[in-house]
Amino acid sequence: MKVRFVHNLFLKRFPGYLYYCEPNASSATSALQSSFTPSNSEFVYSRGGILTPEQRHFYEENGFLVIKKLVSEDKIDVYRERFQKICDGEIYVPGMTVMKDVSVAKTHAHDKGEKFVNKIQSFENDDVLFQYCRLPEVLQYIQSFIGPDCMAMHTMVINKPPDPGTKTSRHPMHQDLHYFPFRPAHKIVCAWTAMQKVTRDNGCLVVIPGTHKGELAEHAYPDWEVMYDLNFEACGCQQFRFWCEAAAVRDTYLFYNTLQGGVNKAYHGVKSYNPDMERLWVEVEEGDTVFFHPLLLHGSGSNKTQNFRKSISCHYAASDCEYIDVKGTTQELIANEVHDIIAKKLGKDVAEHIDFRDVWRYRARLVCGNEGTLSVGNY
Ligand SMILES: O=C(O)CCC(=O)C(=O)O
Repeated sequence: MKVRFVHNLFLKRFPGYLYYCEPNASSATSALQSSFTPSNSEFVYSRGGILTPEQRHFYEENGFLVIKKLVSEDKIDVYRERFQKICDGEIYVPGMTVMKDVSVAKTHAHDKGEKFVNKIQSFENDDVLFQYCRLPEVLQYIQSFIGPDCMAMHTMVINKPPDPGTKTSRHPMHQDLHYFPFRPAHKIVCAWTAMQKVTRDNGCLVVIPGTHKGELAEHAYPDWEVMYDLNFEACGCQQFRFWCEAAAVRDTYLFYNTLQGGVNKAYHGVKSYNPDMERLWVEVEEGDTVFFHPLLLHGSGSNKTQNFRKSISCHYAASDCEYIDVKGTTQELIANEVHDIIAKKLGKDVAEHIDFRDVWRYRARLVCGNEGTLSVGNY
C-alpha cells in the first residue's frame, strides 16, 4: 500500500511525458556533427547534441532519460537470435562471460540453453551483438551526454529468469561506477534497451531519481536470504557472508556461478540502501532505451512471470577519461573479486601481473570520434 502510494507520488512528480520521450527528429549524421555545449555551462551531466532543453534538464535533475522505440524490433530480433545461439553453445566468443543464474548454477552446471543463462557479459568481440553498441540512433544520444569521442566499455545481455520463489532474480540497488576504474563519472553513461515489454511483473529497472548527484557509496553483497552449502574458506573471501565459493571456469570460457540461494556473483548492492527511499519503476516497451548516469542508484525487481526478461546494454565512456587506482577505496571489493576470477581462469601467476584497469583496457572499444587515454595503448 505504502509502496503504491509512493509510486503514485512519483508519477505525479515525474509525469510520463517528461521521461518517456519519442526519439528526436534528427538524423544520426546531423547529430554527430552537431555542436556540444562547453563544459562550463549550467549543465553538468550532458553536452547538448540531439537532446532537447527539456530532456537535458530532466537528465540533469534525475540522472536518467527514457527514449521510446529507439531500437527497432528487427534489430532486437537479430540480437535475440544471436544470444540464443551463444547460450546453445553454437557460437564461441573469446573473452565473453556466460553466467548461470544462482538458482540453477549447481543443479544445471553443464546444461546448455538460454533457460540456464542469466547474463552474458563482454561481447565486444562478437560482431553481431556489438552492432548494438555502434547503432547511430543510440550513439547520437551517447554523444549528447558525454561528448563526441566515445568508447564502449561494458556490454551485457541480461536474461532475467522467472524467479523460482527465492527472489534470486532481483538485482540489488547499486551504482554502476562501483565497477569502473575510470573517471570522471559525468563522462560515463549507460544505454539499456528493453528487448521486450518490461514491467514491474517481470522485473523492470528501479531507479532513485537524483541520486546521481551524490557520491559513490560503499557496496557489498546484500543481506538477503541465507544460502546453503556455505564454503567461505574455499573462496578466500570470508568477509562476504553470503559468498560461497569462487566460480568454476571451464576452458570454453563459460563461467558458472556456484552460489546457492540469495544473490548472483558480483551483484553488489549499496550497503547503506534504505528501502524507504522513493523509488521509480521504469516500465518500458520493446526498443525503448533508458540512458542513465553511473552514480544513479538503481536495480531491478524479481521476475514474477514464467518468461525470461531480456535487455541489452552498453556503458560508454568519453575516450579522454582517466583510469584510476582503486586500491584503498571501496572499489577494492570488486577489484579483488575480478582478480580471483582471473586467477581461476588463467592461474595465480598470470593474475599477479594483471591489474583491474587492464581488464577494462582490453574491453574498451572506440565506437565514435577519436581514441584517447582509455585505449589499450595508453599505459
Ligand atoms: O537489467 C537489469 O535487470 C539490471 C541492469 C543493471 O542494473 C545494470 O545494468 O547496471
